[in-house]
Amino acid sequence: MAPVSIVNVTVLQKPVSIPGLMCPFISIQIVATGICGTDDHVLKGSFPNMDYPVIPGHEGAGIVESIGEGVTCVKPVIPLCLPQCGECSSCLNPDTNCCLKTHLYESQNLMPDKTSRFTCKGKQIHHFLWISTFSEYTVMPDSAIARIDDDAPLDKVCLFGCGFSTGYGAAINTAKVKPGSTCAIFGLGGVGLSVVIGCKAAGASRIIGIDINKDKFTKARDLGATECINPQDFKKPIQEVLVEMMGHGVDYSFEVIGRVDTMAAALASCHLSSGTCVMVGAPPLGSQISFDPMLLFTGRTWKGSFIGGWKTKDSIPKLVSGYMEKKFNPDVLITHTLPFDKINEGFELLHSGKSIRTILLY
Ligand code: PAD
Ligand code: ZN
Ligand code: ZN
Repeated sequence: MAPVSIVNVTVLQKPVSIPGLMCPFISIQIVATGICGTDDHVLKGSFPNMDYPVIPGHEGAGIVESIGEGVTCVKPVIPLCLPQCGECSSCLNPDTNCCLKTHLYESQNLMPDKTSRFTCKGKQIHHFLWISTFSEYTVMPDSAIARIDDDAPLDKVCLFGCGFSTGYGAAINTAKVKPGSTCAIFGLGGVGLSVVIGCKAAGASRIIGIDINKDKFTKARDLGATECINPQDFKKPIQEVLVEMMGHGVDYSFEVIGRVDTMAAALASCHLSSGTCVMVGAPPLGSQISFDPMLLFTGRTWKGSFIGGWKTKDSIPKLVSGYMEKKFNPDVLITHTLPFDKINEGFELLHSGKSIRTILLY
């Protein structure tokens, strides 16, 4: 898949309320949006069930521009790449956040009413995760919008729309890291570093950061990693290195890259009976994984984590309030801020490993 040109291609159609439809739509003016590894998967053609051309972007913050029938939500807001309808069996179950009325179960490239609200030169452009924040004006269902503090700086709190919430929640909610425990984080991008922040907040005693880019190690240490290692420095597979380092593997391992080889390595790196491995990285399109079933037979737990396990509409506003009260500081993940028309430069910074998070401003 050739890189997709995503600059200057969008034209907004005003939101339309479809009579009888349960889900009203809201038009949002995006003020700031981060570039996440998942957007890069879209550009590389490795995101599942994707129709092109598409407007990616899902880590944004903005203001309500206009409202649809029956909607009372007002500005400012964070679009939710995982909606929360509040009514389905998942939303009613306290143990899961994967709402059933989402793009996970139907086309994510069209709105729930099966329309697209974007055109370019008369041609339909697809939506991404129902929110498409790489557009100054975008339309989304009410269930995909969280109202946040009036004073929240949108150029910072956009990270709560995906990267920070995902990594922090993977440690706190999904793994439920215990004080004094040991953790290994594969991949030290914006999401992996947020896992580091979560493991430290949970009181882990050893936090091992793993990345093939040593430039990521300084920030990882600043955020709480006690050790950082590069798999390319060892002749043995990294899982064997970790098991030797820790005696019997770590209590919690996290894959935050999105590769099947590192997913299998992360599983094998945790303790053979009590270890928990959390898959955060998005699996590549059509991938299959093979692993020795004995790894699970002995008692390991293998879990996935989507947007950190948060019930998004309820939790993202609370996380933003926590930020306003200085309980967390994901600002340290922002290495670059660029005007939106330099979006391709932002992706180049990600590819070269020079950025953690680039924030684009409209
Ligand atoms: P990123 O590209 O900023 O970070 C990836 C990191 O992995 C980089 O530091 C790379 O150097 C490192 N890396 C690459 N290959 C290897 C390797 N073989 N061994 C060790 N390290 C390696 O991406 P990100 O932090 O924005 O996102 C990371 C993943 O998380 C990505 O797959 C993304 O799609 C996924 C994601 N998941 C969710 C979710 O809800 N589960 C949400 C957001 C992002
Ligand atoms: Zn993301
Ligand atoms: Zn739901």
